[in-house]
Amino acid sequence: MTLSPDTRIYVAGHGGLVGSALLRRLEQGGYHNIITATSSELDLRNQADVNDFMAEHRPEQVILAAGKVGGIHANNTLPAQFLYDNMMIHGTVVHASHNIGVDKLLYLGSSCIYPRMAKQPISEDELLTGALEPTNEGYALAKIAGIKMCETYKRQYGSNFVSAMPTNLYGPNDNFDLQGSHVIPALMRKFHDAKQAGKPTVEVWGTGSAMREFLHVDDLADACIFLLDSYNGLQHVNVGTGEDLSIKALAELIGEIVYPEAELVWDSSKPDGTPRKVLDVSKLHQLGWKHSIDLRQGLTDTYRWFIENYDEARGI
Ligand code: GFB
Repeated sequence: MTLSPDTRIYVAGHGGLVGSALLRRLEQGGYHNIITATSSELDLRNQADVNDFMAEHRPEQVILAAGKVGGIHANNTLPAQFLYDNMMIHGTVVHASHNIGVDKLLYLGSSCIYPRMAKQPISEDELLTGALEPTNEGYALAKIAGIKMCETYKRQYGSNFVSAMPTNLYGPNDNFDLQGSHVIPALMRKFHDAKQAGKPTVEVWGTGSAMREFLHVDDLADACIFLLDSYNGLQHVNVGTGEDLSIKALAELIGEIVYPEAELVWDSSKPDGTPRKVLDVSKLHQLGWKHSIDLRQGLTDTYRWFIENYDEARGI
C-alpha cells in the first residue's frame, strides 16, 4: 500500500475525460490532498514553468493524464500538433518529477502505440514490432516516447515511473465536438441531433468493418489507482476489457439506445483507421484487476450525462 488519504497526488490533465474520472475516483477513495492546475494556469509544454510548479507543490505521486487527444479525423489532419504537444507534455512532467524526487508517477498512453497489423489480441510485447497506423502516427510516436521515458528513467535513475496503455475510452465529460471527437461521443450526438430534428438518417464514417474495444473511463480511473498503488514493473500494462465489436455493431447499439428508428448512412470517404486493436489484458488480470462496466450500460449512462449536460458537452 503506497497510497494514504494524505498522499499529495498531482493529477496532470484533471479537466479532461480521464482526469475528471480520476478526480471522482480519488474523492471516492478518501484521497483529499489532490493537486491540479488548469492549462491556463500552467502550460505543461514549458519545462521551466513545470519545474517551478512541481517545486512549489512537491507532489509525492503523479498521474500524467494530460495530453492533446482526439479521434481519427483530428489525428489525421493535425499530426504535427499531436506529436509536438504530447512530446512536450510528458517530457516536462516526467523530467520535473525526477528532479524533485517524486515517489511514483503513472503515465497514460494509448492503444494506438501498437503496430497497425499487430497480432490480435495485442500483448505488451508487440510494441515497436511494426509500422504504425498512419492516421495517428504523430500521437502514437509521442506516446511511445513517453513510455520509453518512464522506462529509461527507471533504468538509469531508479525512478519509480510506470505506464498504463488504455484502449479506446468513453464516458461522462468526453469531447462531443463532431470534428475532434472519438466515435462514441460523435455517434451519440449525431443520433441525438437527428432525433431532435426528425432527420431519418445518421451518417457514420468509414465502412463499419473496423473493430474497436471500449472501456468506460470510470473503469480506467479505478485501474489507475490500482496500478499506482500496486504496480512497480518496468514494462507498460494494457488496460481494457479484452472484448471488441465492429463499428457497425456499435452504431446499431448506440442507435438502439438513442434513436432506434434512424437509418445508418456510411461515408466511406472517411478512413476506417486501424482494422482492429483489441488488447490482451491477461497481464492486468493476473495483477488482480478486471473491468466492471458493461458497454450497453456504460453507453446508456453516458447518453444520460450527455443530455443532462448538452451545452457543456458540445463546448458551448
Ligand atoms: O474513435 P475514432 O475516431 O478513433 O474512430 P480510432 C474509430 C472508428 O470509428 C474509425 C469510425 O473506424 C472511424 O472511421 N467512425 C464512424 C467515427 N463514425 C465516426 C464519427 O462520426 N467520428 C469518429 N471519430 N469516428 C484513435 C486515435 O483512433 O484512437 C487516437 O486516432 C487514440 O490517437 C484513440 O489512440 C484511442 O480508434 O480510429
